Amino acid sequence: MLKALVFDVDGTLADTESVHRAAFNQAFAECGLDWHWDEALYTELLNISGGMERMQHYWQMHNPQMRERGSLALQDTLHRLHARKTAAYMEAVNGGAVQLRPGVLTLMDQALAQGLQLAIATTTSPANIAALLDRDLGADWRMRFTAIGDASTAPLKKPHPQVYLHMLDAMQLKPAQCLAFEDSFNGLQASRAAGLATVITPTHYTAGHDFTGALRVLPDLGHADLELLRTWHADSLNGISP
Ligand code: XBP
Ligand code: MG
Repeated sequence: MLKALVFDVDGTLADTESVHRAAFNQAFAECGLDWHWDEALYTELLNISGGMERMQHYWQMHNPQMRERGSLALQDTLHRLHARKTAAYMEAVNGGAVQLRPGVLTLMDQALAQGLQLAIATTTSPANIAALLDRDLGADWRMRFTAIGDASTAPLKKPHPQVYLHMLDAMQLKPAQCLAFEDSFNGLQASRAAGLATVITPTHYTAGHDFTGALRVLPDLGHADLELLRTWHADSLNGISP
């Protein structure tokens, strides 16, 4: 029996990664770095979940001789860079740079009207979630969600299942009672490792990812109402494949 929907944020609730990419590049320029992440490079770097981890990986690529990977100086620099990036991202989102993807709001409303719980399971920062949902769901957006798992509560980033395991615990539900919504390979690995059936809605950044194990891959959530999702979910529990 489906009891909850668990949503990833970036790429799933909204197609945000182009705005993240611009914010990274703005922070690099403001901090005097000659780094520039173009679309092709960023598509690669998105294989690393978490902005901090992504920048550390890129730094390591550029400084292979670097010994003190975890040195305080490097960590301090990365934290300062990430703070500037998050500020730039929030400014862009507050300015209307992204909207919820098709079908997201309708599905959330349907689920709440039928007594399902909603949760968020993301690797992005809490401030980024608030900027997006304050704008698109209103200041009381948190009332819609039983639980929110993000970079501040689940430091082990996707494909690690930590954030999904936290949400199951917070909702006091079993994986079989939930349905996850993701956009990427790492996200699918995380939700599947936690035992959740998962619907994928890729973006242009993740269209080429391996979605083996997904319950369905849809262009967006405008292509499935709650009844159809309940049927697919029940089929998956009964071992009926698409
Ligand atoms: C996608 C991510 C995040 C964003 C950047 O998160 O991996 O790192 O790319 O946001 P999701 P931060 O799990 O929602 O798809 O810079 O805050 O990490
Ligand atoms: Mg995502």
